[in-house]
Amino acid sequence: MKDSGKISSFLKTGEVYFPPEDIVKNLRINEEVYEEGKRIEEFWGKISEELVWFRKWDRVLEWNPPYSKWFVNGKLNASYNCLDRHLDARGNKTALIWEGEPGDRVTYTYGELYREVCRFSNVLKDLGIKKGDRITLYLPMIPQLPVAMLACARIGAIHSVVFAGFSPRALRERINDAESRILITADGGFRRGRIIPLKENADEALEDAPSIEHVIVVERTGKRWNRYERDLTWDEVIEKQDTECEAEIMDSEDELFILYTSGTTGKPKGVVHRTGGYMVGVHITAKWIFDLRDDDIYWCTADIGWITGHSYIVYGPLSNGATVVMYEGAPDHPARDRFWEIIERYGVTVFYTAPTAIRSFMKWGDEWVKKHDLSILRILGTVGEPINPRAWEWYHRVVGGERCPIMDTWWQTETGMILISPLPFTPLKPGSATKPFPGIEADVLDEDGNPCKPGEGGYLVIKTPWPAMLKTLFRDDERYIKTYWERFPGVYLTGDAAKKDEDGYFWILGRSDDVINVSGHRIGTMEVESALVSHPAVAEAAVVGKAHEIKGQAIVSFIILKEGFDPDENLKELLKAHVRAEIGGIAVPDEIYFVSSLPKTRSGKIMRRILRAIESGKEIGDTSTLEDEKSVKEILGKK
Ligand code: 7RM
Repeated sequence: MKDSGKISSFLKTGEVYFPPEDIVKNLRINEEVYEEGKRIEEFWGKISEELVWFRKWDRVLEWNPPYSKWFVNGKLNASYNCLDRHLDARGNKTALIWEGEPGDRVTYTYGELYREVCRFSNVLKDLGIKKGDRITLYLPMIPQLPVAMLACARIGAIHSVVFAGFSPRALRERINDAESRILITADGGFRRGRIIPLKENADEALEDAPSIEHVIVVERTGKRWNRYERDLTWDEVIEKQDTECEAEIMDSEDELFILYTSGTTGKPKGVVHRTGGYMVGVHITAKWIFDLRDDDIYWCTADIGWITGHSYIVYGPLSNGATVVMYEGAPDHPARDRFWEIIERYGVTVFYTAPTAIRSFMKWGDEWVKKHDLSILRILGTVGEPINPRAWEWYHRVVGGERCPIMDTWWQTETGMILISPLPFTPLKPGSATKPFPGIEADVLDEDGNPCKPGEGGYLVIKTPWPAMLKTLFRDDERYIKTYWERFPGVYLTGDAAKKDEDGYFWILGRSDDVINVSGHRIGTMEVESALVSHPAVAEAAVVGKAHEIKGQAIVSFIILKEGFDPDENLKELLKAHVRAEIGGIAVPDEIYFVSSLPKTRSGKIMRRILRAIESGKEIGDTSTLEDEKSVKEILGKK
């Protein structure tokens, strides 16, 4: 890989990576933002001025825990802020660069995207859709997905995007909970060379979804599909529409979207985000964390079906007027360098992906990356799970050429925006999401609600409200209170375990229920996994606790080996010795299983809950978010 030579490398001192002076001095912000963030209302009020308001708010925040009102009586429109406001200065600038998995490509300027969104807004209006109505989107990663979202936002309809990998049953549950009037889907989408039969799935879901009046179908694949009376095609309804549609004047507190997220038990939670606070939050985090500038080509590889896609493919980058890359398919299709090819082809400067992807890239080997010139990259990001230090170092060195800061961004569907993350000037420690964003107050509490000492693991909480915080759970205030606000009154419970170090850096240890207790020692599954992954033979590892008569819990690990390593007893002993050396005897796995895949959510997070259930012989529970049954069958087979 060619080095640009323009930017110098990070300086490594001990475990800390210091960003080079030429990055730091070119930034538009510095340490002072943390000071400013301490006066919450003033801080967010000033930032809100970066958006276009039809009417300025009267008050930044009204906080009646656990309910907040942000930018009280302010009026704005999210679609207007992503499109109309850019038309004068950036009408001909590329807004969206889209690439389909088969290799088809389309780009939209801001002007073109604006007109397309207006046309589709008019479609929705013609169908009688009004402010506050819900619309479910079940689409592959094609341009019609952001177009439909922005069209909903434009007329005040509330979108509920359901990830295209979900089953008919999961789709039905989400449509019915939201009581959506319209479903927008496609005949199919491409994934690893195969077609996902979205229309068939949708038809099955709609066998029992009485609120749906119409289905709008994007014809993506050219294959035949069954057409029912309720079905319309995207092209036929959009064709004659006008390219202007006035943006609805929305109250800051008006709902922008619902996004369902699965809990450990029970039906999925409909996380509700509102217009003003959400837009302010995603706008400024996208701008500061990724240092977004007019000439950046920005690519977030998430699917828009997840919050990461909502906030950091659609609303955040577009409100900043950025050029956004969007890719439909798999990273290894047709070959394992598809991502690097895309970065090189479009000159991607900011790249945001997930640890699960990074671990796959590592496993596939450096050669795939090195085939391409990635020297134009300047900032990297990661999100979704804790990133093992070894994967961090690989990402930094092989993808980032040792010159790109890595923004390890911690946040949730519920938080709407990134809450814990470095800024590009922050000294980095591999595996740590570093510090709360300015204006955010996070802490780690013990069982009694007292702050933990440095190095001590506990409950990660957010102590003050933030603009993009969820408004509530759709039609379920009670569950909203129970899930997030009851454990420590007035404090938002994230459900994650974390620790803070002496420098105030946060280390996310995983979900709270993943923590293991061996002979009274709290051990983060993440710590053991990171130790295992730091061994050259290990590609991925998942660790869970299992009841043990003497120790309380024993450590069980599931390991995917890198290509070329033999899964034998000898290697098990070597791995145990390795963990002993890395962490200590207390963390050595009692059992090691070599597997070919791990149970993961459809967004790539390891589902330790399932491994735990298997280990303890309990019911596996809700598996609607499980990507593939294959791993579960394999593991059950080993028992
Ligand atoms: C953005 C997203 C949220 C959960 C969260 C964590 C985990 C996300 C990080 C992370 C460690 C990170 N939303 N998580 N980012 N853990 N470091 N940088 O993923 O609602 O789908 O998931 O994901 O456990 O609570 S989400």
